[in-house]
Amino acid sequence: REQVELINSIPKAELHVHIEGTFEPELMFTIAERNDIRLKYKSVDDLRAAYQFNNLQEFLDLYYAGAYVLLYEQDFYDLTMAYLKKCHEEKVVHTEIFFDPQTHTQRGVPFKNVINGILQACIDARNEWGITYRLIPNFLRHLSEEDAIKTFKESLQYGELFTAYGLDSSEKGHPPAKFKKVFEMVRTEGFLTVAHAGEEGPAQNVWDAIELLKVARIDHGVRSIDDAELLDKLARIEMPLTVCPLSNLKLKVVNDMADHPLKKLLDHNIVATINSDDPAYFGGYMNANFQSVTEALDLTNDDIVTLAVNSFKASFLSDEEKQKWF
Ligand code: ES4
Ligand code: ZN
Repeated sequence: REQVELINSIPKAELHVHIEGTFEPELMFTIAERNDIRLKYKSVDDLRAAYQFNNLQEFLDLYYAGAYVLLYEQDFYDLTMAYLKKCHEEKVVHTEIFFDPQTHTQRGVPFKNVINGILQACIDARNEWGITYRLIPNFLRHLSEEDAIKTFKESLQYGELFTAYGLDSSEKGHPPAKFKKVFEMVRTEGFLTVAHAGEEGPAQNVWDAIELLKVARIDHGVRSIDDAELLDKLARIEMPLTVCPLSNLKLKVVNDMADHPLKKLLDHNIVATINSDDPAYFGGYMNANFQSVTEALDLTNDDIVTLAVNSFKASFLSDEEKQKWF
């Protein structure tokens, strides 16, 4: 169809992708083997067959297990380069990459292995394909605020590499208020902030991420659809939502893509964007996400263009860099 061509060819920015969630089973087996780590799955097909989730936590358990084979700078380089190659193929010209420092430092992998590998791949992709990037460390919300503070302080030695800090992992039982202090520290040091909110948790978490954590963007935010007053507020203050359709379907945040609130968010004039979240686990990169919602929600060509324009509008590119794209 003609819309497939539009989706594939229009320049896009990705604003919500966890680099550990781009770990394809084939690469996971390759790296496990060279690092002498035995996976509990016999084959790539065996592993891929395990990718069926009833909720966020079931996914996170597999996602953290997969990340355990990542040890060396080369591992993080290979992981990131494989993702950036997809970006190049899919006309994703700018990407803002999340990573989870605590997932790695907690098991003794040095921060520098993580950051040097990711960064070198980004530099190479910029030189080779002109892809621009931002790096956004995320704090794990199932761990304590103390641990987030410790991680933040350690990360500051690489601070000039980071644009913003985020908050991810289990939303239930770990509301935004738990991280008020560390987010205050992050903002005091001059960084922007983002947070996962209103994915599995209630619309109130979106209010709290805005008012307590003073975020510049909300990651997911789809539960905002339950709160008419919040929808008005998001539109009025132009608070971007980084929506991840295939993620929402795979984690049963929505039961059917036809029930996805994206179209209603757009019609409410909210700055919604499309993103892949953890594409290796959720069955598709950027263009598959665009495709899936376009079909299920009957998006128009204008909707698709709006989503692409929103992705740059909501990005952390400078105004000058943004002008190149819209
Ligand atoms: C995540 Cl889909 C999702 N939600 C919360 N935290 C995450 N970390 C990686 N993917
Ligand atoms: Zn996410």
